[in-house]
Amino acid sequence: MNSMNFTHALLRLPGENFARGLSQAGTGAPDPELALEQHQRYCEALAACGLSLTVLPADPNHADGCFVEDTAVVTERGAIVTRPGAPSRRGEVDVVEAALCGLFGTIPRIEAPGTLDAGDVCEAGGHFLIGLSARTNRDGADSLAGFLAGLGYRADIVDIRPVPELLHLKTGIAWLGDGRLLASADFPRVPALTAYEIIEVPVEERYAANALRVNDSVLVASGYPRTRAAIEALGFPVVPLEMSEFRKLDGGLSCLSLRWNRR
Ligand code: CIR
Repeated sequence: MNSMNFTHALLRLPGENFARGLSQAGTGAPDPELALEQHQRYCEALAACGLSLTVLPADPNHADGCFVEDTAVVTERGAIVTRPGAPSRRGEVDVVEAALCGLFGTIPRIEAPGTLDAGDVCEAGGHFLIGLSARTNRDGADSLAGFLAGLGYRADIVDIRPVPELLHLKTGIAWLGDGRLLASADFPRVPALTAYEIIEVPVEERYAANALRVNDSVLVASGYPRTRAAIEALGFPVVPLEMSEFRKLDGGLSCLSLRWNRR
């Protein structure tokens, strides 16, 4: 079984409050209605890849609630609920925990003073890369590594703070399976990456490095031709998705879902 073979996904709709989400991009306020349309296309793409979807209603109290990936780490062997680094996002985890605990039983949580956004967590074939970032601190990263070790997984911590353009680890890296990682040219080339073949994304296309391998396909943000061509050259069907409104809030493709494999 591999970490990009998925049967299920959990998502949360963007709400009317979406334009009030956190943003460093400085590219203007997103349009909540257009975000909802783009989210619908994203859901359709996951369903077309064979996944069963659970779509939670929008959260009127959390403008960033649709970036559901940040709230939990879900593996084939168990789940961990996070403690997001941005205080405004802490309350997002409760509803996700409730949705997951029926499947995974009691779920451990990252506790204070630890903080962790799961956008900083990349599973690459049973090996986890955990980013130290503006959102994930050492305590949170160490706690997660401990929980993962208890599940029998290896983890390495990667400091991405020297590259401020990377909000999260997965802003700049994606697992493609078969020993391959897609990585932006400015992603830190740490020893933990040496085991992998790196498919490099030019810095101008950095946003497309947050691609998503789902079963036999790779979902890629539309508008990044070099990255698309590089992935197609590996033999994958590419599903381009318009992400303009999520990008305005620094969100990428992976952020919009939690994915797992349960038959
Ligand atoms: C935030 O700043 O937390 C949100 N506006 C975007 C979160 C994106 N999540 C992700 O990359 N995993």
